[in-house]
Amino acid sequence: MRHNFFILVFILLYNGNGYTQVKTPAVHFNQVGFYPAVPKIAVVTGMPEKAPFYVLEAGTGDTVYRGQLSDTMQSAYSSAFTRLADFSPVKKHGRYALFVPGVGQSYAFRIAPGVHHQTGIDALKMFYYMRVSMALEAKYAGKWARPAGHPDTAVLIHPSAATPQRPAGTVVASPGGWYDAGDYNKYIVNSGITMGTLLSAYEDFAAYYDKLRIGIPESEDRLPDLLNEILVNLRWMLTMQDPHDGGVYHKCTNADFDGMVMPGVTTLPRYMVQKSTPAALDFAAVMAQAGRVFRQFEKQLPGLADSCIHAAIAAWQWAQKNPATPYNQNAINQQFEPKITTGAYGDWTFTDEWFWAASELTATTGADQYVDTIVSRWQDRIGVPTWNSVHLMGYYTLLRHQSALQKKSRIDFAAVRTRLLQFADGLIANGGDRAYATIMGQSRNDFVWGSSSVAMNQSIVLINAWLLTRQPKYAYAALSNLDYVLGRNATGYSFITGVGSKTPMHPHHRPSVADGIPEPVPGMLVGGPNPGQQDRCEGYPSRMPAESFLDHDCSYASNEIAINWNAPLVYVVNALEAILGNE
Ligand code: 9MR
Ligand code: 9MR
Repeated sequence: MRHNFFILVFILLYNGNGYTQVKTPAVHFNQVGFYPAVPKIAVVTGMPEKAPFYVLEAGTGDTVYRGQLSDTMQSAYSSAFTRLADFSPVKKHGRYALFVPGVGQSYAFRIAPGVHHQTGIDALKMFYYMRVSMALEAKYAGKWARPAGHPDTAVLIHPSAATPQRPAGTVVASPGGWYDAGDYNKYIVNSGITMGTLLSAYEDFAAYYDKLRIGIPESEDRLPDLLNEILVNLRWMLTMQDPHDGGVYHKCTNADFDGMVMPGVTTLPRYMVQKSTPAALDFAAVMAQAGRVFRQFEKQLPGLADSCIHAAIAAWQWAQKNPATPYNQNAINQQFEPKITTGAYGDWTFTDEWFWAASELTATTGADQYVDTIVSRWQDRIGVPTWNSVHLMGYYTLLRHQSALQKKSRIDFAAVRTRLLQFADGLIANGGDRAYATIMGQSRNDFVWGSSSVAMNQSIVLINAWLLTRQPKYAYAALSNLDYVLGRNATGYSFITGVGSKTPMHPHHRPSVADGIPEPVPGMLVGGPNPGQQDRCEGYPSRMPAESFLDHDCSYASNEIAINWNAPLVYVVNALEAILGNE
């Protein structure tokens, strides 16, 4: 036994030319690969000597490129010292590995056009795996096939949501949609940014998505698969509106989180909880945008666009009558039973939701009545979008539809454009973490719960700047953050399950924990480093912001998955395929 072990180590270490064959985790880079004509950077961590590095062709082991590692840099938010290996000149299609003397050989990677096409498919297909009330068939889900989850055909009106027409205990149907995350609840606010991002992906890159088929039950029909998948959650969202007043329930939820079991096993009651202003406004924005997008598919889906637009207007009107109703779960729990302890998505600042909803309603209906809100709010602080900060979503839409909206002369489109470009330029000028050459890592605040989605939403800002200017620097900056989530980060993980060489195996995702299959459901972007460590799990390697990641299913604060994290991943990967895929 021992003897064989040493022979094995020898074989692993020695391949005849003196190069070690051990795959070293000290070379951090995009583990999928690179388009031929784009910047290509790997990060060597530890305290490497200033030395040459080599790009080797897989198979032959031939050296195709020799470069010099950069000077040492200290990472701002991790403990690492790094040197960069820039091998941008290598453009020939193929499979390669990096070799750094004294450090070792990297995982293999590819250089090819369309190198991220499959990742774009995997990212979108994640939403199929998140479908709630539908069985996943082996034909589409492979080994992750499973029975249908929560039917949600008999959801109870929670006392917090009671009205004369729908008193507490009234039974309503709210089937379908996607699970929010590692948990099994459905939240309108988080569906807001998720759906807005996916609908924007379609609006910005329609020609690309019109050809993209991802292997879902609807793939044979006459709609693009992105829209097929969007429809799943759109139809659920429509059930969240109270037809009597236009208000929108904040969430459809258990009282307490389910255990770590498969969908469909639990039979705990489900509730519609209190309506909220942000839920109404996010809903209005999504429905207005969906109405605009599905208007082009009137033949396939007669009447859907009108239904969406009516729903959007009714929700907006409810919000006007109820402009100051947050979802305050603690306050609700002091008043009502059963107490609700699932995700709160509580938000106390609605100015950005007003602005986003007004922008979508204006772009879709052409009506003047929403313009006041746009004019009074557009100069509000802008930030990288997240579930409770959607101001820029309005910018994206106003600029996308600028020419159709020219008659709205009270909107200063030139100024909106300038402000968006200044914000994008700021992301580039700040430079993010220079030691990793990413836009990600601008500040320690980038490493929050769901930090991977911060990186992806930064990239969406940059891609919008590209859409406005067609300047390659914006696409390359956006790409640097895709490199980040695919491995050029302080953890050395690709944060997408099943994509790359070193990927999370134990995400906080109930089906992946409970299904008995070693590999987690693929295509899921995990939350990523988060020094908050709110899950209090043991085993985090570090408290440094960029390293505070734990591949354990205990770690919902760094290793959960969520629809609002995958949506910007879908946007970014497929946008970069559309922009750079043929370069
Ligand atoms: O699974 C839940 C996850 O979706 C949430 O993000 C997280 C924080 O609200 O909570 C998880 O559920 C845990 C609960 O909070 C405490 N008991 C253990 C649950 C599963 O780890
Ligand atoms: O993404 C949310 C994050 O911004 C919050 O800090 C965190 C705690 O409130 O909740 C996250 O959202 C979770 C939601 O509450 C329940 N489903 C899982 C979500 C992702 O962890």
